[in-house]
Amino acid sequence: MGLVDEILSGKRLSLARLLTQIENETTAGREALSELYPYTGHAYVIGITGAPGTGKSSLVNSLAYAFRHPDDGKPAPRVGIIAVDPSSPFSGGAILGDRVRMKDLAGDTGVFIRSMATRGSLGGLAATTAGMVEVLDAAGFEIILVETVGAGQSEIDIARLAHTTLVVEAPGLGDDIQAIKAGILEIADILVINKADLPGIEITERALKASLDLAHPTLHLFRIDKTSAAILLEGMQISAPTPTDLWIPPIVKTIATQKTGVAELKQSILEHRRYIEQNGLKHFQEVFRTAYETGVLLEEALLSNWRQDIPGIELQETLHKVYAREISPWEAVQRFMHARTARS
Ligand SMILES: Nc1nc2c(ncn2[C@@H]2O[C@H](COP(=O)(O)OP(=O)(O)OP(=O)(O)O)[C@@H](O)[C@H]2O)c(=O)[nH]1
Ligand SMILES: [Mg+2]
Repeated sequence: MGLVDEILSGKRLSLARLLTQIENETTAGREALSELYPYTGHAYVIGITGAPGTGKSSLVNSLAYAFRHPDDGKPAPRVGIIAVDPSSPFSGGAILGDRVRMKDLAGDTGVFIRSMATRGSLGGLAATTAGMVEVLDAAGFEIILVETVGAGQSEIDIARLAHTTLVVEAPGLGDDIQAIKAGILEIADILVINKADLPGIEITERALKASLDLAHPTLHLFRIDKTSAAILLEGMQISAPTPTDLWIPPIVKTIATQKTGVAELKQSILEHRRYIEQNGLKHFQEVFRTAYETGVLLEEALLSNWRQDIPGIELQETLHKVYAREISPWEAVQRFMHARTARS
C-alpha cells in the first residue's frame, strides 16, 4: 500500500510521516498532497490566535475535548490539531509543553495532534500550514483546530485559512485599550477572554467592547494586497456576497484549565458556522482561499524560476548599480526582465 492509501485508510504513522514531509517542503510530500487533494474540502477549520501565554493550547485542549464528547448524542467528529509556533526556532519545548496542555486528549484515536516550529519564510509557513490542514482534511478529520501565536502576518494567514477565527485575550496583559490591536478585530469571528478566574477581567471586557463599538467588522479579509492571488481572483470575476445581517463577534469568557465557558464557546463556533454557511460566505471563503493558496505558490515558483535564470554576478552588478544610484530599481527590473526574455 502506498503512503496515500495508507493515509486514506487511517494509518496514523503514515499521516505523521507525510506531515513531516510537508513541513520539510519535500517534492514527495507535495506529490502525495496533490494525490490527496481531491479528498479535501470536508473539514471545518477553526483558527485560534492571540498573544503568547493567553491559554490558546489549554483552550484547544478543552475545545477538542468538547467536540469529542458531544452532549446531544450525535457521533463525535474526529479532531485534528496543528499548533504552529512562528517564533521558536526549536520545536522541542513547544511540543513538550503542548503534550502537557493537551493531556485530556491522550489515547483518543479520534484526535491527532501535530506541533510545528517555524521553518522557512512566513509565506512558506502559511503554505506549510495550509498543506497540513489539507492532509488532515483528506485523512477524515472533520474539525481541525489550528493554533498560532498572534504575530502580524501569521494572524492574517490563519484567518484566511480558517472558517472561524478565535482571538484569545487574557486579563493582566496590559489591559488598556491600546493592548487591543486594531488588527485583531479585523480577523476575530469570536473574541475569547480566557483566564476569567484572574482579576482584571472586567477591564479587558470593557476594552474589547469599546473597540467593537468603534470598528464595524466586515469582509475585510477578502480585500487583499496586490499579489498574484489578487490577479487570479480578478480573473475569476467573483465578488464577496453581502450578508443580510452583519456578524458582530461575540465575547466569550472562559477558564480553559477548568473547561468553564467552553460549551458556550463551542456553541458560538457552531453559530458562526451556520452564519457563514447560510450567507454563502463559506463558499466564497473557499474560492478565496484556494485562489490565495495557488497565488502564493505561483509567486514562489515564478520567483525561484526567475532566480535560476539570472546569473548571480549579473544580479550583484545590477543591484550594486541601484545602490550607487546609477540606475533606479525600476530600471533594474527592466534589465532583469529583458535578460530573461533574451535568453528564453
Ligand atoms: N488561571 C488560569 N490559567 C490558565 C488558564 N488557561 C491557561 N492557563 C495557564 O496559562 C499558561 C499558558 O497556557 P497555554 O495554554 O500554554 O497558553 P498558550 O497561549 O498556548 O501559550 P503559547 O503557545 O506559548 O503562546 C499555562 O500555565 C496554563 O496552565 C485559565 O483559564 N486560567
Ligand atoms: Mg500554545
